[in-house]
Amino acid sequence: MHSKLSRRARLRALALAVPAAALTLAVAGSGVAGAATPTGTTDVISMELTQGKLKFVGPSSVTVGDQLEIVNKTNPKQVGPHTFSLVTKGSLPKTPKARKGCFAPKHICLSIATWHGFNPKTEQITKNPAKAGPAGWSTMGTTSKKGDSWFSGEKKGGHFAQEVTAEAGATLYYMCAVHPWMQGKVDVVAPVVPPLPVPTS
Ligand SMILES: [Cu+2]
Repeated sequence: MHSKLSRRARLRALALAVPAAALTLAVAGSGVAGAATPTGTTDVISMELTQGKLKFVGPSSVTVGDQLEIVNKTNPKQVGPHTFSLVTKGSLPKTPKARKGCFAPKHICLSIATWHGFNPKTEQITKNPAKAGPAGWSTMGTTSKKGDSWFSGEKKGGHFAQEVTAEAGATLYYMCAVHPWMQGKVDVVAPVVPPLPVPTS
């Protein structure tokens, strides 16, 4: 009997502990991909044409839960559209030869196009943004796995923002499938969590 009560007491204690544990998980969840708490901050990565060179210009780090906005500052009639595509470090075309052959079958530029539902016959895409993994900027793709990507379109002034939901500690590598020499990376850092109030009762 004593032992049974004791077990019941332990179960009761466990049941009481569950909401606290769930709360702990919810807070810890801010570091897990797809479960970011919005920070209220917007970071910008822009596509720019500077001294004849196309490049991405952006911060070296972003915080989980930030809005990350991609802004096309170039003229599509002049340089064509762009993509902002998350790809693994190993998927970035590193040599001039790799960049030239980027749209060949089983190469990353064509893969990015397929993430967008690209139809070679019509040369149209059907998915924009292309989404992979948890909602938000989270997933770097390869030639065999989809990643997150946005196509800037043929109109001037294109822009697109969504939340950074990649895990803190990750580095996101990105490239443009139209101009494969346009490449960049950004570190994802953990949000600064304010201390929880101490219960007074
Ligand atoms: Cu481009």
